[in-house]
Amino acid sequence: MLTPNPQSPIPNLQSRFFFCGKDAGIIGAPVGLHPSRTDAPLPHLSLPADFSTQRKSAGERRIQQLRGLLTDKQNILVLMHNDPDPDAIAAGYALERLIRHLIPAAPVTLGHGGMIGRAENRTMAQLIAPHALRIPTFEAAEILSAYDAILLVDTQPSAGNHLLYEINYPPEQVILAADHHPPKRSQIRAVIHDVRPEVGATATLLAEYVAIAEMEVDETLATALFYGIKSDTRGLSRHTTDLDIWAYTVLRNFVNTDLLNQIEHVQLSRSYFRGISDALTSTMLYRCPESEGEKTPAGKGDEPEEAEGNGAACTGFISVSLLFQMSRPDMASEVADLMLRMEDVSWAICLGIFEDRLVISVRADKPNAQAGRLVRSIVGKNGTAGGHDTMAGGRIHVPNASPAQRIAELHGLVPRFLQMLGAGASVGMPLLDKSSL
Ligand SMILES: [Mn+2]
Repeated sequence: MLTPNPQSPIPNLQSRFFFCGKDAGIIGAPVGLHPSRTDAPLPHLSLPADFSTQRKSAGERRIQQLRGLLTDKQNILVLMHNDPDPDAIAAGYALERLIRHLIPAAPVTLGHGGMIGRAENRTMAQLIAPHALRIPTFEAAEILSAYDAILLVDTQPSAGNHLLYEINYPPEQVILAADHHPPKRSQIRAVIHDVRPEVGATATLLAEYVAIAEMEVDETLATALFYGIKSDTRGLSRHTTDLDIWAYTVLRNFVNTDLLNQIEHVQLSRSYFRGISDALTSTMLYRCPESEGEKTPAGKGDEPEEAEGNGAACTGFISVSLLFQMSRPDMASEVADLMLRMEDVSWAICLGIFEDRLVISVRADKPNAQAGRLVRSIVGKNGTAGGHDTMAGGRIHVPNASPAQRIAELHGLVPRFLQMLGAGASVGMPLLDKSSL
């Protein structure tokens, strides 16, 4: 059960659809169905033109250190965060491949906690990393203790959204954290601690590693990394640096469009539409303070300090959706993503109940919105939270609450969010009530 499958999960993918810029004449043109071309070497990713020699040698040192630290390990686990998203799956898969490139016989397993719910993410995992191990929380302590090296992707030791958080694991065996989430105050660090909050996706960091290690990139790897970056940066439209643009652009040449289409345009289950219907029915719109007819006076002395940054990023409306019974935890982020697309909505908040926890997902459209700080201050010590300026999430565990108490807790979160956004006095309007807007 713990043995990973080192083979490409998609048989003959490379030979059927191999892209080769040089031989094809046009970079990215499919060469497919030309057996004679399949012997051509796989491409390497070339680093950005402005990548300094210092950055390159720092990257090379990191790769050397990784190889040195993993060489004698008996059992290596690449661990994605719980309920992995495309960026985590892409980065985890790429790191697994990189470790095999550095140490060909490396005993490496790819794993995660929680569940992969969103249809696109599930399809991506099935097509790209079907060998990934799902580790149940109640068995995490026992299963993880069998690994003498763990590497975290798209998360970091002090974050609350991975299985290590639940157990006692020797910190010196956490060899790498490759992440782009803002660091927590805690000083727990991985041996190689590569946390770059300015970067749009962890897949971008892995693309850099792959380029520096001069590892060959096949279509499966290119498609995974490309989709991870596309998904986390919404097609380079948010939270993007030059490094993300480089990775996205260079990987795009090697993407298998069939594979990408299978992931992005997967058929959706009926329960998905029922979930969306529940979300729409519950959605309320609250006016942001700036857009109210009577302006609030300049000196808002009694506002909590945190409201300043968040409230300033509130224009138009705040959308709040409640899901009282979610079939999967990542439905909340899917709904928040959808609601942020509504015209005049600058904040989309989705609050849901999954098993014994309240799941919070927040999206904002302004780059200075500090969504992560907002969710962290709401959750406090009652759970775990994290995120960036425009995307954040959290969970609050309510293990001993009755179903009715959970629903009451969920309702109770709404005024707290509105207050933090300076919209505490705003009266909600049901989205689906035609007379209200
Ligand atoms: Mn990410």
